[in-house]
Amino acid sequence: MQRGESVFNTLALIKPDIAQDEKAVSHVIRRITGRGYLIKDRVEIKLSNAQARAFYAEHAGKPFFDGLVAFMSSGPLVALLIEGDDVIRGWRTMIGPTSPAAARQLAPQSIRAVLGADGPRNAVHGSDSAESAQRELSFFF
Ligand code: FUP
Repeated sequence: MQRGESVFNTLALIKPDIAQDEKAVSHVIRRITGRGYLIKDRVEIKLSNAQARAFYAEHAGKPFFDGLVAFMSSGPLVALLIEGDDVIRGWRTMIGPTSPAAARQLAPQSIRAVLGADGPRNAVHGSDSAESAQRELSFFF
């Protein structure tokens, strides 16, 4: 692939509900590489409560915020820096709708449909814009 203006980096975050499950992590990695994206870096890290609050600061004050922060700081995460053509949009499409129940209805092949449970336990995260990708990648790399 030629390195052009549509080649981006984004954050693929494997959340605590599946990050300790080797088979689930392998599934996610196979989906990423099978789609032609490159995994440029990888780190396993447990966020503190304060770091999780900062990561999801845009949701502060919402009814699900405290539960989301507790979940995101409940165990190790696997953060992947992935690169590829149109990867920000492409990875968001691969993960599917936010709610696993909605994902199973609307995008049954999506990663959240296959590996997500419910509510905040939706298996994976993807940055939603180039600005978010830059901000979110800086938490981990
Ligand atoms: P997404 O960009 O798809 O990860 O979705 P959001 O940024 O809207 O939400 C961030 C996380 O909050 C989601 F991964 C799951 C959680 N969430 C809930 O638990 N309940 C909600 O009603 C909305 C989001």
